[in-house]
Amino acid sequence: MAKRPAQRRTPVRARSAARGSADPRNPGFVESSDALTTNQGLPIADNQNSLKLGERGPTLLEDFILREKITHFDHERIPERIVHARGSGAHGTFQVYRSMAKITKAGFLQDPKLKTPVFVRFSTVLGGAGSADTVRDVRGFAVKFYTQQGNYDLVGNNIPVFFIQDAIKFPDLVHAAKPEPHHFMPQAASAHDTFWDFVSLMPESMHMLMWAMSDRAIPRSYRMMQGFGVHSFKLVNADGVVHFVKFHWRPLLGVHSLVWEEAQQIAGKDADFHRRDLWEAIESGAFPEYELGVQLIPEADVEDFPIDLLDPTKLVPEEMVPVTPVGRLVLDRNPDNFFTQTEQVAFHPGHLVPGIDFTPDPLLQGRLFSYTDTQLSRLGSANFHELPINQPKCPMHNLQRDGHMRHTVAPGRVSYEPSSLDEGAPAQVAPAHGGFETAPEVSSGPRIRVRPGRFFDHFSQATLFWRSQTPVEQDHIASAFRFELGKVETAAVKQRMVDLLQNVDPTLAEGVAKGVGLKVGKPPRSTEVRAPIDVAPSLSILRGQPQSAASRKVAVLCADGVSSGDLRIVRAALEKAGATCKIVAPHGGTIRSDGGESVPVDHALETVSSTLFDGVTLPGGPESVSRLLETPGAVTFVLEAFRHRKAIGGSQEAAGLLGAGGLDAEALGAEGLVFAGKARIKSPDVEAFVTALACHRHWARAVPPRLGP
Ligand code: HDD
Repeated sequence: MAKRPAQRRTPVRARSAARGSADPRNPGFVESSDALTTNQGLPIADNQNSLKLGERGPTLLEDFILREKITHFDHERIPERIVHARGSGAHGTFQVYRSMAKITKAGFLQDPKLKTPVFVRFSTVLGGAGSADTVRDVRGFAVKFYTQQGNYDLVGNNIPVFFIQDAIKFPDLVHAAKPEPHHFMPQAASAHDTFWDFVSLMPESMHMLMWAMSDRAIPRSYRMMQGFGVHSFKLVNADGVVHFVKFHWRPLLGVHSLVWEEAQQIAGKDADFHRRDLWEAIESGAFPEYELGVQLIPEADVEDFPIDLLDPTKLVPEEMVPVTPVGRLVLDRNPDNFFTQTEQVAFHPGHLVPGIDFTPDPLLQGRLFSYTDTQLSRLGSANFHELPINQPKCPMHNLQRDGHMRHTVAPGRVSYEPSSLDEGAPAQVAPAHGGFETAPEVSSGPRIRVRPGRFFDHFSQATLFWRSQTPVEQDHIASAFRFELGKVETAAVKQRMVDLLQNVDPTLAEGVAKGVGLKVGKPPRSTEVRAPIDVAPSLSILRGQPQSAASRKVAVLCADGVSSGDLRIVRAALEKAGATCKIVAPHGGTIRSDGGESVPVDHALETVSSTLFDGVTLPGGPESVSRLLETPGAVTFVLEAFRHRKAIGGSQEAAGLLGAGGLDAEALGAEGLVFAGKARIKSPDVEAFVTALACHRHWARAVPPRLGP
């Protein structure tokens, strides 16, 4: 509860200042300034006992303190978002690198010195608010810029295209993807019949399906995924010149993903994995940063552009129109309260500022209606803009009045316009002075329900995406299709999907068909359009990633008797590289080093697995190593990291843990394995480990099939 001025409180007689007394019947009183009060400000003298008729009698209805507390509690939950219910937020700022005045008059994109406050909410799409973070799903990437010309919301995803072309299909898509209505399963997963039934009948979904089956849908962290505005928007300058624009967010840490097996395990070990990662990174000062980039196409070129810019199932490859970096977003403050900020924030693609405008993309047009409408039922009042997280940080006044939960006290008698009775009443302002003006667009034609011809090319960009992936990424896509379709019970649905895949790539179709026990049939008739380019390396995650160990989380697996010298050298090098070290030991509390020091343990082995870390180091010390060899789970911990192609390093004696897992000498020389040549770890060893950690994964490492995927 917010603190209120002391003079408004009735003093409470202080019997004891003992906060947190061990006696639950009498936790003691506090001084009046900290008094617990009712919602009306009445100090409460007893927060432990309801009002009863006698010591053993019934509770009385007249206990207004009990009633107020329970009633408020009963109403604490609001309807969760129909999609994107599970989210995590952060505050930050945005700054443009240089003025974009030539392209747009948007005020927050003019001055490199101006820091615009932002609130960002990342989310999964399908799961409920309590579902796991690491499910296979699209991620929301919604940014609210509190600009001096009003709030601007860029409500995007981490995938640059969408499943459908027209908003009229959105309820069908979401109904098909959400848990099936009769038994409400599965939670937070697209791997079920209704989803694949729908998409196999909607070939326009094919391009997005390829992205959703790729490693993009299992990001390592919200800090390591791209964001996209998806639709084409318009940027308009002061002279009215229009460019079509595609917005891109690029994480400075690069794009990194989990492997599917890890994602599934983490969902059980730490369902809050992404939320915790974001929170801890910001708390530790490792602020997530993203670069905003734009692809610009002059309005005059749009008609003849080889890709239909109004079709949200198509992207513009960077190889055709480069992404120009224009500014930087830094997330540097965690929310103060989850509910009033992350839950109550209300985004809307229609929250625009002068200089940014819509295009007639039929998916975007439908979104413009949906978002306000959903906030009305979710937040319960037309005054949701008055919630602190939604309030603009620039002056806001208009003539809208009243309604549920109105907070603003609007003085005076004038609530209409025009008026002559109040000179100070809000009035419209000319575009030259900042008033919003819609970019004029000539549009005419019959009232019809159709789509433009080029929208019917459903496969060319799906094929382009497939061809642009590395073999490792292609392998993951095929395996994701097999997993998802393997969960589908209706054979006809699986067959339809496999047949559609032939239009993307016959080898992919065959690989998937074999995995689910089918034969590829006749490919459905495709439009046979080719993408303007054959391969776009920018669509692959693995090609050309920035490599950095910064903010990577490393498990230091050790036990009593660990070499204090090894521990020191490992910690120093990792901290220097900006990575985080966590001591994982057979038990919680502390362990003893070979020098007799007491080392605090961060995680008992039983509570974690290597999937929660980016790399593993194994400091030496003969006693520590032999204790680990006797600890259930220690060898599995290392083998799992090996299988997931993570960096593993340590002292020569600790390499025995891999040997105990059945890996032979050849495997011990594998990529990303950095063991010291001697019993003790030396600086060059640990530096080599940091380099291996920065690579994120070592896909060239051969993993014996008996160890799994
Ligand atoms: Fe949506 C939420 C992104 C199409 C209707 N959407 C929502 C959020 C994101 C997106 C990131 C969560 C915002 C938050 O964190 O609060 N949506 C997209 C993208 C789309 C898209 C990138 C296509 C390019 N959405 C879309 C369509 C419709 C909606 C076509 C309806 C016609 N979206 C909604 C919604 C939500 C929403 C029902 C649920 C909660 C909310 O709005 O506030 O109105």
